[in-house]
Amino acid sequence: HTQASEARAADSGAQASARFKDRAAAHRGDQPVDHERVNLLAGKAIKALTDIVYEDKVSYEEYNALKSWLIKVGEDGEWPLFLDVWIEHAVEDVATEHREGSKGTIEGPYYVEDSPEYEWDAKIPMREDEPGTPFRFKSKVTAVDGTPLSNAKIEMWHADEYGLYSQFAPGIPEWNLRASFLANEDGEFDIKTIRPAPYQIPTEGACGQLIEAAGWHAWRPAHIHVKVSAPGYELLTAQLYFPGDEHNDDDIASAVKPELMLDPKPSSDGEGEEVQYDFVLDPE
Ligand code: MBD
Ligand code: FE
Repeated sequence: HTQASEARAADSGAQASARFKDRAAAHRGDQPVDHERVNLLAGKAIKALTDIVYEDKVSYEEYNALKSWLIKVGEDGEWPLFLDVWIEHAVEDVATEHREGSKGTIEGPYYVEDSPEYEWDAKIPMREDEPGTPFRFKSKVTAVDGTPLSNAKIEMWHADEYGLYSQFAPGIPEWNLRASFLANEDGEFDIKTIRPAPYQIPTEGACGQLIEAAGWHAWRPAHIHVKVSAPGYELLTAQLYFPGDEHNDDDIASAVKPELMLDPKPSSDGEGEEVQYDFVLDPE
């Protein structure tokens, strides 16, 4: 690996850890510790691991390899990456199983709150010479009862043509390919962006080491992240995918669902592609 790519992995891990700590600190003290729940969950987690030790006769060599690796996950700032890639999908399924509206999926490690706000039909901030196929994203947001939500907001963020996220890779303008859009009176959006590239999670850190040692791959299919919200409705966090991507069926983060597949068509203005994808929100 090049020094530049190592620097990039360390950079995105440190950024993701620092940002998560800030957000968590803002909510600290919201809830008292539920000792019964901690006893149950920590107890079960520890038992799951010791069961594996007995079942698979884990050796001291393997135990020490695990210890070294866990230390390195922290040093590389990759706890957000590790957890969001391998665990979050289950948490998201459980959190949203009661919903009647649109399916969601995981947030992942690269969301940033409070992105700049734009009108319903704006272009996402991008560099003058931003590479990539122009992509027009049209959407209508309604409630499960069919009411159009005129005060809906879509926050959108995605990687660029090189698979890099602004604020997590160096040298990219702060809000590049990140914005919040405010619906028109019919709950509609007409957003101009570019098609993101497939994304390889950083391979130079502890997560990459695990992937390599286990003989897995590091790819996620190309995806656009969104958070769709409206006052009085449950926040919908989702990612949208492109048909034909070779990693739709083996996403390293297990975050693809058939309901999240886009159906892009050549754009009516002859430039790039466009898609209509609507969202249905559940009342709070
Ligand atoms: C990503 O861009 C992402 O969305 C997830 C879930 C994990 C790693 C990188
Ligand atoms: Fe992502």
